Amino acid sequence: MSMNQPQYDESQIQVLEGLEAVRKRPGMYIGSTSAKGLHHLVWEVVDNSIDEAMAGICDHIEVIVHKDNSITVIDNGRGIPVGENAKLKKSTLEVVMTVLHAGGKFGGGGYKVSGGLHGVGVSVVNALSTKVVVQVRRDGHIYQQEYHRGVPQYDIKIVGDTDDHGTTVTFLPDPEIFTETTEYDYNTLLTRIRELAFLNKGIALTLTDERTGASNYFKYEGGIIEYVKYLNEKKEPLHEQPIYVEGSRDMIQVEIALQYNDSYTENIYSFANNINTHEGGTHESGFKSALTRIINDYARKSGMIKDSNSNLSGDDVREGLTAIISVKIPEPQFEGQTKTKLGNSEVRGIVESLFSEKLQEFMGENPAVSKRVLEKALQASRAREAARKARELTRRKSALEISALPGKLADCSSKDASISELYIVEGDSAGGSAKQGRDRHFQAILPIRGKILNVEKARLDRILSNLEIRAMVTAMGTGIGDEDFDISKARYHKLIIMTDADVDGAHIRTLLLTFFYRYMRQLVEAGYIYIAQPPLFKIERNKTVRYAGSEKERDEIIAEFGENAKFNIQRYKGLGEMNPEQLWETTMDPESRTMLQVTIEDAMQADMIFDTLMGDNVEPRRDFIHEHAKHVKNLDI
Ligand code: 0RA
Repeated sequence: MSMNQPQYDESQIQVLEGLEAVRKRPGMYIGSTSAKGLHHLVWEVVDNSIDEAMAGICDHIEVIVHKDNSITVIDNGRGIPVGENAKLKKSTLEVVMTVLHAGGKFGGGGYKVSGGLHGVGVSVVNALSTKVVVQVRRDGHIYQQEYHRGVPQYDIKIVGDTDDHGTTVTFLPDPEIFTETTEYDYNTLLTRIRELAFLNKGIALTLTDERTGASNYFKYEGGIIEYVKYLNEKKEPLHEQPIYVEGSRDMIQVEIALQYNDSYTENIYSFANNINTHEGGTHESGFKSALTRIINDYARKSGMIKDSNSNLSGDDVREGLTAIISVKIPEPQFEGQTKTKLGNSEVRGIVESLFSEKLQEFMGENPAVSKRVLEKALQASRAREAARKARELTRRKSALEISALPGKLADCSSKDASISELYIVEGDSAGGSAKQGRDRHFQAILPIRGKILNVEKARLDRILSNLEIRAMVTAMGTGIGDEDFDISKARYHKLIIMTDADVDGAHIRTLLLTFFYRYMRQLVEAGYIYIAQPPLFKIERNKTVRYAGSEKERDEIIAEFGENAKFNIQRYKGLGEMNPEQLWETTMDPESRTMLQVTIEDAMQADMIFDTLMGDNVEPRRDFIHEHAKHVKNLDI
C-alpha cells in the first residue's frame, strides 16, 4: 500500500459505499431529481427540526435561501449530539451526517413521534450536496464540520462558545445530481412552511429569500383553528368560531378544527405527523362517520328529519365544510398508491369517539348554528336527488348517441391511451393552429371557448349541463363524479392545458384545474394533467430563430448572440400569434417542448385562488389583484 493513501478501515469504506449508493440512485431516496427532489432536501432537514419541536424542545425554525441557491436551516432544538460513537469511533454528528438511515435517532431516544414521509435522514442531503456545513450549539460550545459530496473535510471542531442550543445546516445541492434545475421556488417553500406553522401551533417559522429580499414569518398560537379560518377567509362562514377538538389516547394525539361556509364544496385536509394524507385513511374515516352519525342523531331528535324520512348522507353533511384533521402517532403506517393514506386501524375509533363526544356537546350548546348546518345539509340532500336525475338523463343520452365524441374534437388516430395526448386549447384560432401543427397520430385537440362554468358556485347537475365541460368529459371517456368516474377508461394519459400567457389564460387555467381537482381528482393524482409552456419571446437574428420562456432566458439568448448584433424580438401575447409550425416546434413537439406536470398541491392551490377570483367577496379579489400585480411584469389587460 502506498504511504500517501489515507487509511480506510472497513467502517469508512462502508460509509463511502453508502453515500455512493445515494448518489447513484438518488430517486430511491428523495423520490426524483426534478424540482420536487431538490425541494425535498429542504424538507429532510426541516423535518428533523420539526421533530425537535414535536419533542417540545424547539420553538423557532428559520429557512434561508441564499443567492447561490444554497439553503440554511437554523433551529433551536437540542443540537445534533456530538459525543463519540463508541462503535464507529467518530463523533455522533459525523455519523448522523454520513451514515445512511442514522437519522433514525438510534432507537430509544426521546422521540415519541417523528415527521417526514421518507425519513431517510440528513445524510442523504449531505450525499447530494457539493458542500454542507453543520454547526451544533450545545454543551456550551459551537461545534462545526464540513463535507463535500458527503465526505468530511475535517474532524468535528469547536469554533466558539455559546449558551444556546440548536443546529444550523447549510447545503448547496449538487448540479451533477439535480440536472433539471437547482433553483428554489419561493412559493413552494412558502406554502409548506406556512402549513407546518399551522400544524405545529406556537412554533415560529421564518423563510427568507436573499435572492429577492422577500421574507415571511409564521407563528399561529391557534394552530389548525387558524388554518381553517385561513381556508375559509374568502367564504361566508355559517358560524363565527371553528369547532375545535383536541385530545389524546394511547400515545395518539388528535386535533380537529372545522367550520361550515355557505359554498357547495367540501374541503377536508387530513394529516398524520404533519404529512398531508391526500388519500385519507383511518383518521379521516373515523371523523366522517362520527360527523354523519351525530348530525343525523341531532336532526332526528330535533324533528328536522321525520321518522319516515331517510338519513342525510355523508356528502350531504359535508357540503360547505372546511376541516383539518391532524393526528400525531408514534408509528404511522402509510399506504396507498402515493403512500399518503393512513393505515393504522386503532386511529379510527379514537378519532371517532373523541370527535363525536365533542360535536354532540357543541350542537347541544349552539342550537342556532346547528339549525343552520342542518338546513344546509337538507338542501344538499334535495339537490343531490336532482343531480342524480340529471346524470341519469345524460347517461341515457350518451347511450342513445353511442358515446358520440364532441364535434369540436380533432381526435388522434392511435387508440393506445398510454401514448395519446389531449390538448385543451383556449380559443378557436389557437385550436386551429394546434390542429394543423400537431402529430395527428397521438395528439388530439379540443378547443374550448372562453371561460368555462364557475364550478365552485354550481352543483353537479348544472356543471354537467355546461357544453365545454361535457365535451372535455366525453373526450376523456372517464365519466365524472364519485359514482361514474373510471380512470381505466381514460382515452388519453396526458391531458395538456394550453392557454395564452396572459391574465385571461391564467384564469381559464385556474378554472380548469379547479374543475379537475373537484370532479376528476384521480386524473391529477395519476399525474395525467399537464400545463403546456408556450414561449413568451421569439428572438430573430438574420435567419436564426430562438424562443425564450422567460425574460431571463431571453436575455441569455441575446447575450449568446453577442452584444453588437441587432435583433428582432417579438413578445407573444397569445397562442394565436404563432403559426402551426411554430406552435409544434416550441410547445407540442415531445422532443423539444417542456410541460409542467400538475401535482395535487398545484390543483389545491388553484382551488384556493379560485375562491379569491370568483367568490362573492369583492375585497379579497381586489387584494389578490393588487398583490399579484406587483409580481407580474408582463401583465396584459
Ligand atoms: C440525531 C439525534 C438527535 C437529534 C438529531 C439527530 C437532530 C438532527 C437535526 C437536523 C437539524 N436539526 C436537528 N436537530 C436534531 C437526538 C438529540 C438528543 O437526544 O440529544
